Amino acid sequence: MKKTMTIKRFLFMALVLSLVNSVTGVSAIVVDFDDLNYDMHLSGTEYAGLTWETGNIGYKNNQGYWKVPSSFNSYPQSQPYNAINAWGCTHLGISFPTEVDVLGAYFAAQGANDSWTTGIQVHGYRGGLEVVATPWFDDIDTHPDWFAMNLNNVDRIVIESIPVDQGGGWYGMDDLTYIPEPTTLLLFGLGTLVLLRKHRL
Ligand SMILES: [Ca+2]
Ligand SMILES: [Ca+2]
Repeated sequence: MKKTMTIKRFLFMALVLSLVNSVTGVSAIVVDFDDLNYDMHLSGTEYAGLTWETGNIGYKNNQGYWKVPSSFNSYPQSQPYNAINAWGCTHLGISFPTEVDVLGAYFAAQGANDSWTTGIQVHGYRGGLEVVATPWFDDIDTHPDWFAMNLNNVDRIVIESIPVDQGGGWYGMDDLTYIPEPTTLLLFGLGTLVLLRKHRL
């Protein structure tokens, strides 16, 4: 009995602490791809707790998807890896498990200089509807630069690129940075609390 009480108290305190943290200071999450390997497919995986979607049809009617490229002509911000839109597909999404604020990511060229895109725009979705979009970002070259997206309260983003070569417009993305939206976390935490109380844990 006493042991059960201790466990209950521990769980409760852990919950309260996580709630407090979610309200007062949620730290940014950076997805850097550096724990992966060359030529890995990301689409269809839940890497870093996110859903890496399949894209549209890119270069020469090939199915687009997220991948870690080979080392050839790729320009990561954090070494050694980044992620690219395979076949240069021009619409490629990432889904988040809760609402998030997407701060941005580093973007660079990928491949030969007649195949990387001349610009990207990122669309933000919530509950299946597009709710916000960034301006176009055209600093796509062999030096990765930060694209401040500032897409708040979204649960999905789709990166659109301008096609430059037979339906393809390649880019490399690195250090995707987002913050779980505090209200969502708080509601999730409160829901858990209610459930725990119902089950008299
Ligand atoms: Ca990296
Ligand atoms: Ca640049």
